[in-house]
Amino acid sequence: MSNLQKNQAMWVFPKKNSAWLQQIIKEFNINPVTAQILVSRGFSTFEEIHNYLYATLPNLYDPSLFQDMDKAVNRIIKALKNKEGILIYGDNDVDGMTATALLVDFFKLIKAKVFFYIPDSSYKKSIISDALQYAVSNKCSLFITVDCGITAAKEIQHVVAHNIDVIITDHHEPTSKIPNCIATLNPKLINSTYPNKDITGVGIAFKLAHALTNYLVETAEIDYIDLKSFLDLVALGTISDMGALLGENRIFVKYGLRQLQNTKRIGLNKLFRICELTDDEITPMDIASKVAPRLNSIGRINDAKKGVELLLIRDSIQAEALAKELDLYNLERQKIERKASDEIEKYIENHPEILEEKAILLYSDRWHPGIIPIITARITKQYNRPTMLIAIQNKIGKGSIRTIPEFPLLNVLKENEHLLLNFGGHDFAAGLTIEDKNINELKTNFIKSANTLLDETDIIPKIYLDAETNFDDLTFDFMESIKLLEPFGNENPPPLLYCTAKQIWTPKVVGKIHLKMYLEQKDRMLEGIGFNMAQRKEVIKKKNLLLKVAFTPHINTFLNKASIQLQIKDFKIKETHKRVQKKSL
Ligand SMILES: [Mn+2]
Repeated sequence: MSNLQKNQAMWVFPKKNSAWLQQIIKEFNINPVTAQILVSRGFSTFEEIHNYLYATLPNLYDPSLFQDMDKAVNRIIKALKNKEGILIYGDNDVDGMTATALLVDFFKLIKAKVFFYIPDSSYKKSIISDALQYAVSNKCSLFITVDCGITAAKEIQHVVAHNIDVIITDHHEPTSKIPNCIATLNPKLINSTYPNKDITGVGIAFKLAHALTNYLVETAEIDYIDLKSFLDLVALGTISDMGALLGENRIFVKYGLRQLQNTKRIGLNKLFRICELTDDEITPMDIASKVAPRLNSIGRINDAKKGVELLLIRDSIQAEALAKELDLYNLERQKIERKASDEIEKYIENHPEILEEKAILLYSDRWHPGIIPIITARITKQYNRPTMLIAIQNKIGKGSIRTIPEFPLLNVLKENEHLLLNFGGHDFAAGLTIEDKNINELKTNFIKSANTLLDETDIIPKIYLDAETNFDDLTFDFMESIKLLEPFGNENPPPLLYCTAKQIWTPKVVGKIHLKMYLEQKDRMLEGIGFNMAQRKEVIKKKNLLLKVAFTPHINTFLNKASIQLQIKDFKIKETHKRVQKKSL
């Protein structure tokens, strides 16, 4: 059981500040528990709270806050007037696909001659060179990257050498070598003043469309463009790319979800049906767990171009066929993933010394490079430490890295740049390519850095609690009030509450892996559901146990009757006075 012990999460209790709490309750006239959640999450001024609770579309930033926006707009307008071909070059994940679809759709709307190109996820050294050929053969003289390009200075140089102008739109971290081109839109450029540093690739594509719309409307070339109709793509890409759901991104997603519910994109509609999503309520969780994996799968093991086509398609029959094809690739991806995942799990189980280090680095030539990012993310979460998985093909390793907040990645990667062919990404998620002969040195350095930088508590999984909440606080009014905090997702999780309650009946395993619990506090009984917690049934078999539970409340509707149910995230046994006495012989 020592493994289980190690995986026990540490409960981090909320900050308390009763004077500030009272001020919030008074100023905003909101539920005290909701106010405590705001205190716990570090809101420190009325203005911050106001912007968070009542954010609307006019709160989006002015696109011209990107320094190069005017240059980008002018060049595109010139291309429009000269009827030049424009090539959109996008990354092959959902952020890249949605960004590509957004600009292709927008450019068609303003009658530009537009093409797009998405690279496959193979090992070719220069992915842009294929796109360059495509641009040349279609006589494109303007090349716009979305969700990529900032680290491709050398390749961009080749494009420019063919007399093709380049505009880069990207949100990835720049290296010391910035590509030389007409305009670069990236909030992470050192001197960028764009306030939203967490904007994703599709968000920047939207900003470009917004700036072009402003220009065309101001110069009276176009009366009106309904920019809101593009927010479905922005929401889809932002959620899939794990963009923080705060500030501008949260506005994008809040309005984008409404747009998604009534999306006119027929391919997305078909895909939602396959995901069994009802039209009336689509949540970021639905997108992250059902829609994004299907779109990503096609990019990982087949051709991301089909993902973009699904977003753009107008024909219902073709849309249906394409959506089904995506679903099949998703099933295949799951199979490939499970095989590699099981292998890795077994390997760690058989080599427990791996977990004595504060980082994990594993490599193999049997893994499909397209699926390792998914597994890396899971292993990182499961063992709560920086993890790098490298899939090797033809002596070249393609690595995926995920981490915990205490260990940002880019510095470590820069320190090891001499061992790498290429690397890029963010502090929390990155990728690299490496010759296989250098992997062992990288492994030594990576693990050594983690062991030096991290201490024991850093690698303990943590549960951040928002507020202590008794059962009588859990009213339908309260449930209504926490809706103000939606949409929930990355960096804006659903409220996590805690209390002490008595378990009045033995818990029951449901759906083989979940645990249903029956909890009581002061004569009120509430049901709890612990997803994937069936294996913890043994420790709470007894009736009348006093438990400390961490939970998120939900409204459960069954036979038209709504009730409040607790989604149990963790529990601890509180009863300590009835210790089992050791039998003395
Ligand atoms: Mn992205």
